[in-house]
Amino acid sequence: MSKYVLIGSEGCGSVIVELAMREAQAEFELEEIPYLEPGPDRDRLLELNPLGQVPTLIMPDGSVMTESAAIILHLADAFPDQRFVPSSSDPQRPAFLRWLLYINSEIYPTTTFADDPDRWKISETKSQPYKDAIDQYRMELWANVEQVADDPYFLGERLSAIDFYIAVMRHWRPGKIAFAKALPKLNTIADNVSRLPQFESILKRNFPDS
Ligand SMILES: N[C@@H](CCC(=O)N[C@@H](CS)C(=O)NCC(=O)O)C(=O)O
Repeated sequence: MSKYVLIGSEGCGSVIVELAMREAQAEFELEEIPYLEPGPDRDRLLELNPLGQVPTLIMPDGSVMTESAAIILHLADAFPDQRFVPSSSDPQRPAFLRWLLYINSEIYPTTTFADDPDRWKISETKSQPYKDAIDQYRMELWANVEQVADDPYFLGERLSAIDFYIAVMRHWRPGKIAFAKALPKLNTIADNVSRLPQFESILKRNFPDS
């Protein structure tokens, strides 16, 4: 069986999937590309994923998967010994699904939508206020996650893929310092994930300044 190929970029959502692949002990190759830069890498990415987004995953059979949460749920099916997705009979499963999808479908797009205000034909003078408003809304969305977060991980003693999102996304706008100040419980969860030996080097490589 050939390996998975994870197409990603430094510090991006592909790191969330990389943590899950590492935890699942999946065999994979990481192809890091400048995903927004016009050129052959982006052309190939667009052929695989019409949104031109990372993560994009080429499966061992050559088919393609996109969407980080879908990939994580797929990995749980493909590697039944993993523990980062509670099984269907686990009482923590509904909360896991709820907050996994909340982070992925409510919070994550706020970053993507504000990355390049030019995409929405927002004039240069209005682009900073637009970004600031979205950043503020994102922090309000995170506050709901903070309110229900357990310790040492989001679901308590059990490490889950929700923690992978928190550990990566705390580095995104408005940045790690603002995140730590506003969301101390989530910040502690991210610290706890970063200290796990299996993830330390992945997170250091992607977020060298932290
Ligand atoms: N819903 C997707 C979002 C992926 C996404 O937005 N990735 C960003 C990088 S972190 C991206 O590729 N942005 C480029 C774009 O949307 O044009 C997922 O969960 O995988």
